[in-house]
Amino acid sequence: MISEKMQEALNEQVNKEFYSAYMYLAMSAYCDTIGLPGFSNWMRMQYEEESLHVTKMFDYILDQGGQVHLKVIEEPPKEYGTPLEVFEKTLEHEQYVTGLIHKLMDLAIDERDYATQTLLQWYVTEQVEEESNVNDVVAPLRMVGEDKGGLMMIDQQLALRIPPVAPAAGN
Ligand code: OFO
Repeated sequence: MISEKMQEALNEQVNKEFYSAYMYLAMSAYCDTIGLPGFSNWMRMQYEEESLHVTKMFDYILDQGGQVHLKVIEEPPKEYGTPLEVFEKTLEHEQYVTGLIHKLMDLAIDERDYATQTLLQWYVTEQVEEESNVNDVVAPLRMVGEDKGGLMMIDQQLALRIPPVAPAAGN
């Protein structure tokens, strides 16, 4: 069982995770239109990753006998600038989401809600990985700068990203 307040906060986070998925799908389309299929693939895989973040929290609310409230998803931008700007915006977004997860954890601790703390611990760890994955792309993008050859090499690398594996229930 979870409190009304926790239920509302988790539903809000489900909406934020949906927005993340939506934004990465928009970024995937944008990268495709600027001729970077590898970047587009990376963002598409990130969209899938976010979809898993949505359903894990969605399932948890239901498992706790709570009520899911799916809210309107904000429209993401259509354009994101240079390839480096795309990833800088991604990093900024992930840092923002990390902050949201930490606030949720603060609430779960205040409420002595141990089950939700366990769920959120998964997201805390996941955010470390999310930020690290993005930093792994931002760093080489900063290095190559305007060099087209370098950009193409990064595009080929990003084309190799494969779909995420769904986390097992409770993990
Ligand atoms: Fe769901 O981690 Fe990104 O936003």
